[in-house]
Amino acid sequence: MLNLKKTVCAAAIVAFAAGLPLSANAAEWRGWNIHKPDYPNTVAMDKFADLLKEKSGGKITLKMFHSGTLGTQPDAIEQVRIGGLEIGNFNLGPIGPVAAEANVVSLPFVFRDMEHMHRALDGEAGDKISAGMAKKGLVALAWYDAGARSFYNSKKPIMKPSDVEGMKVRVMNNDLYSGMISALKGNPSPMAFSEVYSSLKTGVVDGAENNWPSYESTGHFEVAGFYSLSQHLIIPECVCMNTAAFEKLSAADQKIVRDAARESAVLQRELWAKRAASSREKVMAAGVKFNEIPDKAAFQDAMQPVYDKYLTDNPDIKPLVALIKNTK
Ligand code: BDP
Repeated sequence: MLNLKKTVCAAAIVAFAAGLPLSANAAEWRGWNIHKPDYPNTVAMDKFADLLKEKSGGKITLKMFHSGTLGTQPDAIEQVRIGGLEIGNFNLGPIGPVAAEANVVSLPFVFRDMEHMHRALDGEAGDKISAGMAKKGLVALAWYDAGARSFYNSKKPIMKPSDVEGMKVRVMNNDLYSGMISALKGNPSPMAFSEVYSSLKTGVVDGAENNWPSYESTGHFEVAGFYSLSQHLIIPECVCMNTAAFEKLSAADQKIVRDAARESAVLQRELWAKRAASSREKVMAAGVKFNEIPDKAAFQDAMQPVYDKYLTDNPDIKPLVALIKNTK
């Protein structure tokens, strides 16, 4: 794996030596994506790059780096914030720690279902989240889908909150997720996405949580064969751009960039729905032991302290949570 800092540094030196400007108006933007070549997000980000070139008549070009080759997600978020990279397809989970507004989507069970999430993000709540992110260096150009996350592990079916007790569960980098596992009396283990497969395989962790496509594309189903449909988190993703770079663009170019991102999001959502179904079929055919959860409210109740603590610590966010809850 390439070292992100070294890469960015090397690019800066080359640009400097060649007398090229380091701004985002330089010939080619660079974009980060964690997923493999055939994943919906990957296909959609490539489409975004094609559309940028086409709509700008070749003035704006984006080179995508897929499969996390430019480093971990928290590092890449930082790089886009400071302008080391122009573009990233990020999950809002690891953005939460840098933009409090974005953290609302990481409150367990905040969305009733995918449709509720879409309506909230396409409305006033989405505008407030975007505004909070833009202040922290990330312009959300468009929203991508990432389904609902459920628990999986190598030990047993999870039917009720107490089944998580004592389990080592990998989470993404965000204290809310660690709090969520602690609330179930499990042991949270924040870790990079790329390390989860071997950690499951060697027993460093017993389980993790993710949507069907990521459970399948990473091969986690091969080493953690119990998938329990808790659907405790519905976390959207963004096509994000460095704020300063975006603001430097002319109004016409800003429109081109937003339109291209939104068009790619339409494709991503279509591909996502298909992939969620095909990934589920694939892992089931491979022998995954799947279970529904009889009483999801029990998980919601057990995770309530995470919710309450977050809102006590961040009272400014309460209206945004209410806005989401009241979105019909
Ligand atoms: C996937 C997200 C990706 C995250 C990954 C994870 O698309 O951005 O990095 O989960 O769990 O669903 O780290």
